[in-house]
Amino acid sequence: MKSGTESGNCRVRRFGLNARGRDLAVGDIHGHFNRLDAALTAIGFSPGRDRLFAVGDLVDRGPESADVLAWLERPWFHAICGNHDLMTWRRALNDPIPDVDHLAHGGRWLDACDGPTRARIAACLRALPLAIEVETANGVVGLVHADFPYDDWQAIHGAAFSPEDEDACLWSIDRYRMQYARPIRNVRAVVHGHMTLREPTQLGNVYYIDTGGWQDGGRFTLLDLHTLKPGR
Ligand SMILES: [Mn+2]
Repeated sequence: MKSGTESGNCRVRRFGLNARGRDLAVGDIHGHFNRLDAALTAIGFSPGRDRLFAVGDLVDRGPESADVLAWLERPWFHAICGNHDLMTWRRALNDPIPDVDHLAHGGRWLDACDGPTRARIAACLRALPLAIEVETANGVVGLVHADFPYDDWQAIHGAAFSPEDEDACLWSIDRYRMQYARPIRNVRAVVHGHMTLREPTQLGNVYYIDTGGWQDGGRFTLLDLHTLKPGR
């Protein structure tokens, strides 16, 4: 299996209530930032008021993966780490994850970047948190890339949350595969990407929002974290 995210990642980053505008979450971007831009324009995204939270897998597969550097500098754009972001920063530091072929997972773009760019990409992706918590008027919403291995959200703050648990957050599809619909306690909702589905899907209070905006024929779902409905 894959080794953990190791040091460098603060595990959970928390954001207070956005009293000025919308908070939207988007699924995997996979280097298609121009398509994301078009989706934001289509719903009238306001950079001065709204915030966008990406649930990981910002890079690999698409043609604009290196644009992640510019996007992470935008004050309204916030992201957590996905398994592709982890694969990328590990290989960019010449410490690839054992038995994982990043090139076969759409990682060839990294080799086209010069050394300083690779170093900046490694630093930026390594600094992404494993999870984000966003306060809404109706309670806290949690964002984790792939899966959450507990029935209680507070487990993520505990000392017992293990490297294996972090791996599950980045790689697992167990909850979806088992259609496990028991809600996660002590959180209003949890939002994932990772599983590419035709429609946004809900299991208990767990939302899967990667509708393949990075794929031909797919689209970006922009989930409004206040309403838990796709933004419009
Ligand atoms: Mn993924």
